Amino acid sequence: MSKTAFITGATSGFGLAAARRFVAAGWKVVAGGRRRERLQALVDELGSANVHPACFDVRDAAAMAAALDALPAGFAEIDVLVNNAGLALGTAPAQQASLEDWRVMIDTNVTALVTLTHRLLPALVARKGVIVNVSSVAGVYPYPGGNVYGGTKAFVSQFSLNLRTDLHGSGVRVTTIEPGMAETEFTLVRTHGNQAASDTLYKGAQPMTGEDIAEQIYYVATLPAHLNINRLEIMPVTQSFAGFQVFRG
Ligand code: NDP
Ligand code: 8X3
Repeated sequence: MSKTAFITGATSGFGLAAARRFVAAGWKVVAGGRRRERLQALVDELGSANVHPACFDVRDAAAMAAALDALPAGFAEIDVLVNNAGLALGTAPAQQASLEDWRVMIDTNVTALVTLTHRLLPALVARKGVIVNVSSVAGVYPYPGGNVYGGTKAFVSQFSLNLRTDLHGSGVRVTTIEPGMAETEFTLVRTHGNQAASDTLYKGAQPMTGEDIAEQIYYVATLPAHLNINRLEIMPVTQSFAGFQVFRG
């Protein structure tokens, strides 16, 4: 019998590519996202026997609960939870950033992620499931304008390690994927819709793709049951680190 993955943020980028990757390998996928027409397109592409659209805003706990309660037979038993839905908003330094942007990032990247995880944990324990949390290099290394976005991803990484501790002996595996620069709709969203800024960032940089990260998600989720990758940090070859800065007044 095929297994089921619940992938949040499956209308674009990593989540969309991951949904395709899991279905290609014979899995069923519950595909999350707000854009209903994109979820329907995914169902049309991959088949209603393989994909169930779960259209809700992850920040809306009641809508999340309703979507989970409405999972049809064949999709209701979740083996792998991929907490991927998330976003960055803004690149301004903290002293100029929008508080509303900060709140949206925290609500989406942190509060929604722990809410869905909390809700599915008993079932994941019962099935010895897998949790894959999508964090970021921005949660490991600081960079200018990373402020709250990096903070939310540091939370995701540390929460994941702490989950592992609490789940000791349960057979549940928890992995954090920490990607660097990948061309998706991420920068379009971060810049509040500036396609030119997004194109400029990725031009000539050979960024990673949604498919690159989907392959990592699939890999960590399908390892032999005695193996747990704690964190998987991955960057394009073209991206590395810059040094400390010194201000001389
Ligand atoms: P995309 O913008 O392409 O995809 C983001 C996905 O998240 C969309 O499917 C979107 O669906 C969903 N999402 C966002 N907000 C909500 C919400 N409130 N409710 C439901 N779904 C939501 O970006 P990526 O694929 O790049 O991003 C996926 C994850 O990877 C994010 O957590 C991001 O922080 C992380 N990441 C991205 C990197 C990159 O360079 N691209 C690098 C490191 C980490 P919809 O809008 O339809 O609701
Ligand atoms: C975003 C990754 O490299 O743009 O999570 O900071 S990067």
